[in-house]
Amino acid sequence: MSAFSAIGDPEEAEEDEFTPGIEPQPTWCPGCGDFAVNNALKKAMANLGKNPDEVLLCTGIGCSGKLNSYFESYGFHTIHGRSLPVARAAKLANPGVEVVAAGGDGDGYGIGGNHFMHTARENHDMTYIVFNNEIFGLTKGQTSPTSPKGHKSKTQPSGSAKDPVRPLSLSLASGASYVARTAAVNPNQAAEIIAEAVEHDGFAHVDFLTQCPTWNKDARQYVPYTDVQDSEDYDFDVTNRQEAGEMMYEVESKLYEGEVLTGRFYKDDRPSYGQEKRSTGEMPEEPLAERYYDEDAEWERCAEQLIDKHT
Ligand SMILES: Cc1ncc(C[n+]2csc(CCOP(=O)(O)OP(=O)(O)O)c2C)c(N)n1
Ligand code: SF4
Ligand SMILES: [Mg+2]
Repeated sequence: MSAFSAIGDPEEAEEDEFTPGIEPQPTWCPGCGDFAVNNALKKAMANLGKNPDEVLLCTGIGCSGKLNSYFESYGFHTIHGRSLPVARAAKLANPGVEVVAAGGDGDGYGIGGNHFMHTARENHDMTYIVFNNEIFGLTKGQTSPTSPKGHKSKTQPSGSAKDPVRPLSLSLASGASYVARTAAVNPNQAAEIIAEAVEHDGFAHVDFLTQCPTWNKDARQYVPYTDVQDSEDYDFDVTNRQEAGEMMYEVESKLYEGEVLTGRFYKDDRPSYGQEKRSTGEMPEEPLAERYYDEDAEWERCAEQLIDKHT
């Protein structure tokens, strides 16, 4: 099924086609890890031969949420923690579009944690990139769900008393069918992992370690890192749930001991939510997004048709 596009036929894209021409330069601070996510996403999409008009990027709120101002595609800058429900709806209405959701650790593992859990459980076909800088960046450095225990911030001046969320383990337990971690310091691996996540049919979660040099100065800059797939010290089967779970637990524990492990941790090929629904006939083959689209019609008339059908 090809992507429904209102603005022309897809052609092969170059990486800089994903750079908007009319937007200002990014306002991220110098040295921010968020630049690396943007670069990796552009590279991944170009390497896959995608075009901006084949992609929808839904973001949450935060420094991370600014991504869709700096990435050329269809976009929806949602409210805090709500990139996933918007992305789900868009994918179900228009299965041919390549849907990417993105946001911060506070956005995705905190306020949007419920959506994260259920979007993973239902295996909606999309890529979800979480910029994990272990703090609330935009609001100036408060403790986030991934801040390490003991982390001092304005909201926890004596140090956080909480154990951090384990995002990879949470993702696996919830039902994500692709789980990986990469880091801003590893641009080639980041682009490869995002490309794999985009290619994956199902919910693909990428925990992307992004340093915040402005508000999290004491944090590790995620170097040196090890790619578990390149290391002889780690041997596990990414398709085996139990082995993947044990590996994730080790990876998450080691991060807080100062060792950065990245790579692919889990992959299964069960059908996505949309595939299940179409196989039972409950979801029609004709995408909802195309049902009301008529090239020759005025947009006002299309809207009237839609209202007529539902009243
Ligand atoms: C409902 C709601 N609560 C709180 C806020 C304030 N707020 C804006 S961004 C943010 C935290 C962002 O942290 P994170 O998701 O980690 O993104 P980062 O800025 O670190 O990329 C908060 C609490 C908001 N915008 N909306
Ligand atoms: S405050 Fe931190 S996360 Fe936000 S743009 Fe600056 S360096 Fe990046
Ligand atoms: Mg954050």
